[in-house]
Amino acid sequence: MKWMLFLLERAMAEGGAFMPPQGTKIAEEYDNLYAFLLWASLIGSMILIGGMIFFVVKYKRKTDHDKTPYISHNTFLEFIWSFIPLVIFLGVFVWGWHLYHEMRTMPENALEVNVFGRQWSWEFAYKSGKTSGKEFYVPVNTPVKLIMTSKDVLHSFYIPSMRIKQDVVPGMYTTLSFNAEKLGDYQIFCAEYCGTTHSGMLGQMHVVSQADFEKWLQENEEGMTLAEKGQKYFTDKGCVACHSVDGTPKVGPSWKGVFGLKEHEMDDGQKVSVDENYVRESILNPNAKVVKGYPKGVMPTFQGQLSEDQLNALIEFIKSLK
Ligand code: HEC
Ligand SMILES: [Cu+2]
Repeated sequence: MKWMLFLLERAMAEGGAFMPPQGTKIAEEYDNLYAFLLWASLIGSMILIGGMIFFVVKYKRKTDHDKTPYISHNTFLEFIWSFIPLVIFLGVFVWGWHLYHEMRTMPENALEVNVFGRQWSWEFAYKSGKTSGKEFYVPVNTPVKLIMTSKDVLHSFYIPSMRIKQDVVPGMYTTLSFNAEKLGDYQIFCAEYCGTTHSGMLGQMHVVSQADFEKWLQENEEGMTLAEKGQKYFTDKGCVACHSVDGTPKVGPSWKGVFGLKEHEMDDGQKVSVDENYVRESILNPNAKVVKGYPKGVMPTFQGQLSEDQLNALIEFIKSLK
């Protein structure tokens, strides 16, 4: 029992070695909820097991003519032991739901970084065109949104100090967001077994000042931003034959102002919101959703003809056409 208390104490102590450092406000709230669950479970099991032992001793048969009293039930007791746990469980539900909601609400105007997982490393692509393996820089006190996909198998992007983790899935984009509040270096893991060197699929996140971040972004700049690369594929890959970027419809709809639409109408009447996953699907599987007023089956599929990086650049280009 003593060692359990010891562990719990370490869990509660901020900055203690039992839990990773808390890099965000959400990490603090997360730990509070977790500590509450630990304490509630400990107290609950103590009452239960302790009560059991107490009654075993207290009501042990003492003589041969002890007679067990006839007890049917006690409404008050039954109500109490059902109602109190119910209130606690509902409280935990509301608490957890609130926190989860906070974690999953993507901030507007966040710094967007594309993350690629592959066997067995992480790759980070910034809008400026800079890419980086392993070293992941973010400015302090800035909402960051990660748009992630995998170039091969399932991975999971995990930064324990930010208390965030999300599957990185081939064929689609998943997102994460956080707002780092303390300067420092934080460990990144892959948390989904993905092959031989899974345990070596590590990365370092560096939370730095805004000025240092800008400086880092400009080091070894290649020159072309992601959107500019996308613009290049727009002509190179032949999208330009059917799409315009200035609002005039051609064979296909213009890309201007499409990204971010909340109610984009399809020919079957359904309304979709235009995000990274919708654009990706429109390129790889054009017939899955056909824009209202345009012919089905005209746009060829680009499945297998665009790399993840090219797709990403095209999406960034479409995003930039406000
Ligand atoms: C042969 C003509 C043609 C070519 C080439 C073509 N598209 Fe299309 N595209 C269309 C048509 C027609 C539609 C509308 C029907 C539909 O949704 O499938 C469309 C729809 C889209 C949409 C959805 C737009 C919206 O408003 O929701 C995206 C995104 C898109 N195309 C991307 C691309 C990309 C990227 C390329 C080049 C790699 C490309 N297209 C090449 C004809 C084309
Ligand atoms: Cu992995």
